[in-house]
Amino acid sequence: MNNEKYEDAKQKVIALRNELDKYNYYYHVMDQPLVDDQYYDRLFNELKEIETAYPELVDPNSPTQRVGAEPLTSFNTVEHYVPMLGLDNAFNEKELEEFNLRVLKLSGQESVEYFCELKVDGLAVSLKYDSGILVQGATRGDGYMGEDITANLKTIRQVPLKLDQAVTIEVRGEVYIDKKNFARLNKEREEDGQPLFANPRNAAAGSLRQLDPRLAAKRPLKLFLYGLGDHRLKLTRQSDLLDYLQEVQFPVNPERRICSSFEDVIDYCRHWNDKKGELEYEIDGVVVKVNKLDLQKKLGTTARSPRWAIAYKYPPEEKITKIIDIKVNVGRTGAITPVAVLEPVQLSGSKVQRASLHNEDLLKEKDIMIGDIVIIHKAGEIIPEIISVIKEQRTGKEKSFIMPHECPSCGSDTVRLTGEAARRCLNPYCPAQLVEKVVHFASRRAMDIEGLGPAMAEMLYNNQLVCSVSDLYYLEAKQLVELPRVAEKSAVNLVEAIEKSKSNPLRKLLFGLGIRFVGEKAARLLAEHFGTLNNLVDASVEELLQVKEIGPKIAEAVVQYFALPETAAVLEKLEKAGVNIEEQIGGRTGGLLDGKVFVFSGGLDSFTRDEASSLVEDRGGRVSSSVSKKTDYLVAGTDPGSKLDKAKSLGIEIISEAEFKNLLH
Ligand code: 0OX
Repeated sequence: MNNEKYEDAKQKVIALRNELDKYNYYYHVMDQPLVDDQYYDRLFNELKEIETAYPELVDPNSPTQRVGAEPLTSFNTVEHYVPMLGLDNAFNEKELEEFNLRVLKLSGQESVEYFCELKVDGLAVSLKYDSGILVQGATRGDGYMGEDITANLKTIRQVPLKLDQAVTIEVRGEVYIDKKNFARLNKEREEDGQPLFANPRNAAAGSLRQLDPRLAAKRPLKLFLYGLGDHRLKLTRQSDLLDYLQEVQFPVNPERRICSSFEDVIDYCRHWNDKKGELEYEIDGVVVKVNKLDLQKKLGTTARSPRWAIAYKYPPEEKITKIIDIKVNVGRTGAITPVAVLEPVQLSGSKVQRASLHNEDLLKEKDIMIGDIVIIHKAGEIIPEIISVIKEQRTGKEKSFIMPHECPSCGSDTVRLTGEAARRCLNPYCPAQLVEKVVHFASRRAMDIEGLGPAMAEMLYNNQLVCSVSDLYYLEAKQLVELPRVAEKSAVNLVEAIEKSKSNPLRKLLFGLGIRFVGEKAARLLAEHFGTLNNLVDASVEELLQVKEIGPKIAEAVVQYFALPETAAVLEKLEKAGVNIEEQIGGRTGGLLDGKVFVFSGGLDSFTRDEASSLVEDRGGRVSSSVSKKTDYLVAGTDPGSKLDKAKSLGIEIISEAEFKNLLH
């Protein structure tokens, strides 16, 4: 009997793992979720429960085991049986042409087919699969010996832990952080007083070199594969190799192209030099490879790099400008950041007139003065940064800048806490911090109050209308129209937007409160776990640590935040104003759509997507971004696209916008 139970559990575990692996692939590699997060989490928890009940069924390649390995004291060294070579560079079209001529000469051909790939700015890694099971992940190291970073690579959701085919193969590629996540990571580090990453590559490298995989897991790492190490596959072209990698469900860059002539290679390089700003990740050039694998073999390698490939490097986008002034900003956590005011210049697609100088150590290190002529670029193609000062151009009139020891906003003493690079104002009533807190609270990812940006927040504070986020809910349009340059219409719109934000789920409120270390994800986890704000307020550090993925740093920050007397006052005012403080807000309107799952497709006439989603959620329903068997209704707007076809094929009820409106009442 027991044996039978065990066998059942084993079968269930296999089925759950396969299902979760599939959903993971569609979500993280294909960017096409098949099911919503709640459904995924349910299956995941079910698997975890069975594995807890039957520890002998735990497998290192189960989806439950991505994060969780104990911190290491050092990385083991691993040998690359097939060396992981680097690439030769071409810094201009002439050098690229010289590469082509060398290839033609050595191959004895008049023309060669090439394969072009984008050169993603990340870190090269190798992944080994034994009969389809991930057994080792390593850095490139010196090309012959690398470091075993299996535990860290397993935390990347795009890395398959198990392949559908039982192949024994070593694949290679680039781990990277996309531009948006790089900017976000550095912003958080600036606020936390931690040193910044100079570029996405360093951020990816630093993340993979964490000895604690739980820290690596927090970094938004991604992956593109582009090559093979040890393998026994029979392939003829580089292009087939990448198609094969894609077929076995690895993430492969979609912008690759076969170039039947060298002119096509030049076209490809020029095209992506123009368009690289539109990519979600940073590239520093193009990798041009001979496409036929037998010709690659014939051309061979030198000790350092293959003769059949070259990296065509784009010149880094840099501009020279002048620092007109240095000002300081006070962030919502009190971090004081020096900012260079620049003579405006056009750089990588936008006009740049400010560059963060991050902290006083950096100012000193780069020896930056007011009046200096400097070279600037955009880190991660987003954040303007000063690379260096052109000291030869100094006139003697430059002025040095000293970080103020008093907060520029409230005049309190600023301090540097041990281990932090940031100088901070510790006054909780500092006006600049209060304004920044309101701006954060109203931001799209938090309470999403349209029309409440920095200028409005500052004006509200200066006119003593709002000094904490809870004051927003007591504003009246007639007070706003009194303010300079506020028209009646915008006053009414702002009050309406504030009113609308009252029905946000708890997760948005929690994120908006700006509790230290509580980002969007932690806010969601806490809201889901505790359900109501009051439950969370009462939680102890121990109880908080029970929440999956909440560690001591967040737990302590949450307890500290709720212990502050000013927090209690803000929360009381928010609740009194009728701001929703529960995660599931369905019950409040009678749960007309309890448990119903909606998918919207195409444009709606009467609502934005966010409004429509709130209406569903207010009535106890859920909104999913993709159609699955669990979908109850597909709301077809104008140009509904492929979701409509999928809904039809699954026999899901399709309703118009008018029918949707009827369902709401
Ligand atoms: C990249 C990238 C790097 C590797 C050794 C021989 C060819 N950063 O995106 N390297 C290679 O290939 C090299 N391809 C790439 N796409």
